[in-house]
Amino acid sequence: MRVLLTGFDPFGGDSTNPSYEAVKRVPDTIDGIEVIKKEIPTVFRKSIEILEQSIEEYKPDIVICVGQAGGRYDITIERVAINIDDARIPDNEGNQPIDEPIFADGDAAYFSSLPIKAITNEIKKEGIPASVSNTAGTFVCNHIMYGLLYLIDKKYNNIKGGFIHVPFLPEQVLNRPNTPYMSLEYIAKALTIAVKTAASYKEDIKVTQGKIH
Ligand code: PCA
Repeated sequence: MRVLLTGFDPFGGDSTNPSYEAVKRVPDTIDGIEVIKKEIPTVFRKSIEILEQSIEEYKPDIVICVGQAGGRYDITIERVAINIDDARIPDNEGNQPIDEPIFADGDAAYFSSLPIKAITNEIKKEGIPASVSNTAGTFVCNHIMYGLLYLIDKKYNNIKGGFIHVPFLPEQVLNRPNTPYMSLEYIAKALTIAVKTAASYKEDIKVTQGKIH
């Protein structure tokens, strides 16, 4: 079993991105599962191209993309990606698409094919806050999640894929009062649990992680 785990480079004025920092700290082998790590640029289009090159190169069974969600307090396992780019800030190459579809021939949305409820539960069992999220936003994280699930739908039917957002690191909130953060150790542990759980559950568990709003 081979898992491709991706994180993003820093963006929006931050000098670090907890997603790739944590991805790097995940062991290369977890209970016989091989973990391949890749840094993806926070750039519309290019991010999906690099992701597809990595899928071609490594032929993973599972792909989990990870990104920073500054302001969220817990690890959020994304349920859905939508077919729209609406960038509040420019990406790392100055692109700022507004209300543009990601793929004209794609569905309006795709659901994660990871066991999102099981992953959430297993992370919480280890004492790390986690929940299911119903929006990955409309910036590069939603873009890559949508791109991944579009590629799986059109071309790589046997791959399971999804996306996880992670909070800021402590050093990123030094000048952001009252902003949640999580240690790198906890984030890396949560991603390790996510890899293990994604590799071992054939189907998700049926427990509610629903939100009223
Ligand atoms: N987070 C951004 C893009 C890159 C990242 O780490 C997002 O949530 O869209």
